Amino acid sequence: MFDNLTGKGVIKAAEYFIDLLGAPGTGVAMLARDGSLNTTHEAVTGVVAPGVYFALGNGTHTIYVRGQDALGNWGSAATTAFVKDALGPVASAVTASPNSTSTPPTISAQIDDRTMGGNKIKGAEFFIDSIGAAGTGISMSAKDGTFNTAYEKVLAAISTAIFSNLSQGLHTIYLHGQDAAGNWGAMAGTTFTKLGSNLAALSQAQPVAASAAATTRTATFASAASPNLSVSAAPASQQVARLVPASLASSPSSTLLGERAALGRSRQLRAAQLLDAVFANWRS
Ligand SMILES: [Ca+2]
Ligand SMILES: [Ca+2]
Ligand SMILES: [Ca+2]
Repeated sequence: MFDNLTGKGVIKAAEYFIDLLGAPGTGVAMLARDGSLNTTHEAVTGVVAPGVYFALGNGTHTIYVRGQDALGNWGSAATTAFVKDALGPVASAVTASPNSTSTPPTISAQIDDRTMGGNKIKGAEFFIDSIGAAGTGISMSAKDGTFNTAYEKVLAAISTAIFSNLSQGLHTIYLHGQDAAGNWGAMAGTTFTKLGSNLAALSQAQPVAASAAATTRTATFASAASPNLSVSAAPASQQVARLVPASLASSPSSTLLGERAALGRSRQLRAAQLLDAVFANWRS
């Protein structure tokens, strides 16, 4: 801010307004950066009070700044803009791959701030089974190597150490991202099943559907202590036919619980005798 062109002396005052330019002299006073308004050219600073900032809506805001010379003349206002972003980015498309596994899966997702303030993504993290304090989860990397845009794909592998401490069975991933303004977003999630070695062999031995329309067949073990074989995402009739040897499927000693499930819905075969036979069949 300077007044050496109009020749009216030193800068006497400066003020700013947010979004609406008010009458001269009614703005928020600004200070000389060098501590004293005493020359014709001054750099000035002002702080937006926390309460004022908090009350602002999310989005773009305009700052108006103007100065006053020693004769009391206010100059025209200059403007700049800033974006208030108090919204965390959206996490979506969370996957664990493989999601039925005896080895640590890789977790991936998308983090998007484009509709949540538009800041760059700073990072992402996930928790397994229980949500901890933001910033204390397992941190993730940008898939393209750098967090530098408002939309990033992220990924991270579960470490062998962490995976080995998980019980067999179903686990839940809770994942969220953080924008460059420091806002953490809401959690998104997925699940994966940790298999024992025998079950892994069983899972890997499933026939892969030749048809693109058919879904992947997976076998999962709900609990080491409870011999439930959960088969999902395939026509129930195919599941039974593919998983259970024909001789066992027709055996009167096998017990099949549950009605025929619709496509994509899981069902359980709870029959220890049947399972033992199935596992023995696939056991290496
Ligand atoms: Ca000065
Ligand atoms: Ca944001
Ligand atoms: Ca990037």
